[in-house]
Amino acid sequence: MATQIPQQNRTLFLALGLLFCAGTGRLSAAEQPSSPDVLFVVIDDLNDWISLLDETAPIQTPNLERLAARGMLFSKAYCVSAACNPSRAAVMTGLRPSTSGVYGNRSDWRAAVPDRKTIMERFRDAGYTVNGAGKIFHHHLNGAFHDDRSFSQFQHMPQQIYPPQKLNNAPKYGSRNTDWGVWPPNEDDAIDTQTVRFCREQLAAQHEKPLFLACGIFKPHSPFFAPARYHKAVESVLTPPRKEDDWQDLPSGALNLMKNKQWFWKGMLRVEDEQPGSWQQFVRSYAACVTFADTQVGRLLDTLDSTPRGRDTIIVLWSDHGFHLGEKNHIEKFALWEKSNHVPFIVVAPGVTRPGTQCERPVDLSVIYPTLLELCGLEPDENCDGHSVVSLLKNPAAEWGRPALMTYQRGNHAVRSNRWRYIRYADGTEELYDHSNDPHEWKNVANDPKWSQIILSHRKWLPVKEAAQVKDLRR
Ligand SMILES: [Ca+2]
Ligand SMILES: [Ca+2]
Repeated sequence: MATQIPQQNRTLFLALGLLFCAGTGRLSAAEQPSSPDVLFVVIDDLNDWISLLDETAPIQTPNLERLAARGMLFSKAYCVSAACNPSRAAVMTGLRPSTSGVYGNRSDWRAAVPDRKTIMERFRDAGYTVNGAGKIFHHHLNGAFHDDRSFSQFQHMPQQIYPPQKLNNAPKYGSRNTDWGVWPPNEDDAIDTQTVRFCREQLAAQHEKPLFLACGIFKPHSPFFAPARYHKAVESVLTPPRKEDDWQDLPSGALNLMKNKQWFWKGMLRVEDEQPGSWQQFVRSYAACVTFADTQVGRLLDTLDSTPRGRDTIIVLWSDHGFHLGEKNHIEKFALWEKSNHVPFIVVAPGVTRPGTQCERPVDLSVIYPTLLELCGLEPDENCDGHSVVSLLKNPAAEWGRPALMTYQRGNHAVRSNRWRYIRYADGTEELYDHSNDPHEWKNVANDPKWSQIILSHRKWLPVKEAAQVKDLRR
């Protein structure tokens, strides 16, 4: 158990830690910060078409940039899996799908790893108050994926309130969640407004123990609703680049995996046929939802800045995976391509990170669990699949020596190195993309013998063992 330290002494210890923090590598005992507060922010389905990650992107994210200016932005960060449940379960347990068997959005993650401590449980054990709100674990099945053990206090997401009729005038296609437009009329009624209100109260309150606060922002996840002012801010956003015959060079493994994942794109083509401009309106609604989510991050930072503890607080912000908006003829996640996998990931660790730094090493979000343990002086966990990035937080150019690894459903993986994306599907077929000249992943060069050594060097990072898929949770 970590010793509980009064607030003023904790601040002093942190200041001393800042003085002694230098060089690279693991934190020495003298450098260990003393139970700093942690603000843990996860955003749902936020992709990389944002100014934080791409200065040419049309969607502006000034508050994410404001956060990144305080610490380190990882420019090549990737989800562990491109679906809510396996991604979040992996971050929170520190175990990849190939270890836990949690591959799907309905996989019963707690049944898969009943004795495994989540990152929140580790902080509770260390004497922290661990509070949270919003979407932390997957939200389907009325909160069935939530984990009571992980929190001292938790405010669940309120129920989605829908407009009386679908806003996109396409009632024939998709559910009420496949909808986009201006909603709700009153911003105070939006789910994330309520989540962030709770989190701001927590940040402003006095806590006897150190605080780990988890804030789960639900937008830009479907339904793609945002209040009117956010739509006004994105009226000039166009549809993203797309290559009509992009699928011609996809192998059988990709076609098999994507077979049942094309409903949104195919439905969009029909809606577009009946109501030209619908795809454009959808993309703008996604952009409006991103702007709304970015504003919620700003509200959190405003409160943090108004409290004496704020400047010493460790902040981690990530998105559970990316999202295709029509690129590669796909609207959704559930794929092993860059758009579904590339995510914003920011770490602010006072005394460890330097303001406004960027790290270009490829990392996946399995790093979060071991990194938070190390930053806060908790015992490391030998069973973690990920590796702490503290050495990179201190020096973004430090040796890293490993690529990012992504898994989507059993047997399908992507390996992302600095230059390449290599994908190997369950049937053994492969894709290879050269990001040095093909950022949209339009040309699959896996069959070009010139790159056979590149394929070998990426293949060696695939998981050796793949756990059987855990049973689905049904309620
Ligand atoms: Ca998600
Ligand atoms: Ca192609």
